[in-house]
Amino acid sequence: MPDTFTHTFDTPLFKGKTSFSTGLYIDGKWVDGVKGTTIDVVNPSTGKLITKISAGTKEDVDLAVAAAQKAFDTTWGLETPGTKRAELMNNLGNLMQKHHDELSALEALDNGKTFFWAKNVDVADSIGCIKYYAGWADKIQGKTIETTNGKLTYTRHEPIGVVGQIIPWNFPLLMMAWKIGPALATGNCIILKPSEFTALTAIRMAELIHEAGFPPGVVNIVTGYGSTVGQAISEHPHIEKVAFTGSTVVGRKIMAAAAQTNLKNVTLELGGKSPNIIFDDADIDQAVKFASHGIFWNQGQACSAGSRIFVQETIYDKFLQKFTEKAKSLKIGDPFGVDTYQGPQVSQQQFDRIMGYISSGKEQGATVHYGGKREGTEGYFIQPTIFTNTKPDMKIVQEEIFGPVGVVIKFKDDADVIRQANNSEYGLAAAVFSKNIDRALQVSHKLKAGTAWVNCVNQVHFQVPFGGYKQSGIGRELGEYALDNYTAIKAVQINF
Ligand code: TAP
Repeated sequence: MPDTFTHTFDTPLFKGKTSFSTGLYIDGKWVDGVKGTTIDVVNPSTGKLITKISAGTKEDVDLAVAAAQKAFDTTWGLETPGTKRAELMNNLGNLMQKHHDELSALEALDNGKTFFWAKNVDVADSIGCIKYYAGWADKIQGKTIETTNGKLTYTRHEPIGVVGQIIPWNFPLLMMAWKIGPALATGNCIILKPSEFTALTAIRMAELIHEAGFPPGVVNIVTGYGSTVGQAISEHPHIEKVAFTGSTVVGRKIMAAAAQTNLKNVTLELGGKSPNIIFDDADIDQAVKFASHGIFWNQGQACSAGSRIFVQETIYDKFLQKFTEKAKSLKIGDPFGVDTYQGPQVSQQQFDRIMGYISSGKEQGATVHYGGKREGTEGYFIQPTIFTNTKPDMKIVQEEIFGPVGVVIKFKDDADVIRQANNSEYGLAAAVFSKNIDRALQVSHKLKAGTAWVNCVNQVHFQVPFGGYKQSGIGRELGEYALDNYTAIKAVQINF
């Protein structure tokens, strides 16, 4: 029998208790992994142990796939009408709403993000996303097509079958909602692997999914390492599709595994090095506010983080001064603190990785204009960091740091900034600040990015497609577009 994790929160922002099984959720039951091994879950604010979760293996993935296939063939897939899928998804959304604060607190404890942002963005948008896709569940429609011989052809958008979903640690619950929402709405069965660093909300969600009334096997949650559970999912011959969010390095491995096994359908949401462009005709205070949020929000652990800040040379000094003041004002500390803006990085590995990038920036000759050091003596806190005097080929300009580290770079004019901004292997998002709407739109259209924000950043809505150009990914999540990721189109042709 798996252990139960119990925790009492006694903080100014939330007082309450959580208690749930830490096992794998397979075929509607909580079980220990076949090998019975566990993974330590560490509190990033203190570096201390929170609990242990099951370390799943390939054998556990096999069991989950068998359960999912059985559910697909008997109780889900083509066996459940869209209206019923919508009802169950709405039940789930309502249960998440009932436990909104508890889920937010778990996310803050496990990931280190602030309770405030977890509550107002991660959990609020996860609930919205599940309910949004509940609305789609009975609207999955094909077309009728006139053919040259005048006979009838129609298309059906059928569920793919058993799908694997591998998610990262930066927005644990939200990434789960983005993945399971469209997959359930379209009638697929799921094997979901959360990040080993932040699996607690996914495990708690298993109980809510169960309580919502989904048949056993429709959603299976297998915690474990990427190199075992993640790899087993991407290589599995009976998983027809894999959806992945995480690093470009692992994205490549997933595509290679799919190519070498059953050519499963793959969608990838990968890294970014998003440009944030500030013209001299921008509202500078607005640009400073958004540029700061763009790079420092969520401890810089956002794939769309505006990590390259391009400022027109005529306002460069003024912007830098205001931007630095803003960075200084951000309160770093306890994620449950009333006025905390920035919590710890998610793990010791990420802390070391980011500090490694800061050292590399210095070694390659860039200037640490502000920050650059550890904050405090325990946990994985890093100061908001601003680099200047960079060169285009420096690692801190080209590579995704995934921490609160931004580079501020001068540009001359529109053509110059378009060239510099597009000089990246990534193409996830971009932002343009200018009061001249013609210029803002012309530049936005020339940027190689899946999202272009004008006079704002980090606006991500479940109704709007999100995904990357170039090595930032394949496919689009969210909105109506994401339904295509989880449906196979069948053309039925009738002779009459
Ligand atoms: P990844 O290694 O890409 O991890 C993402 C997910 O993939 C996790 O669930 C991970 O499992 C799993 N995984 C790892 N190796 C796998 C494999 N061989 N096959 C299948 N799944 C596998 O990201 P990370 O190590 O957590 O972070 C490294 C860097 O990735 C970050 O610094 C950042 O640059 C980038 N990143 C980007 C994003 C987004 S949203 N674009 C999100 C997270 C990270 P475990 O970690 O549990 O072992």
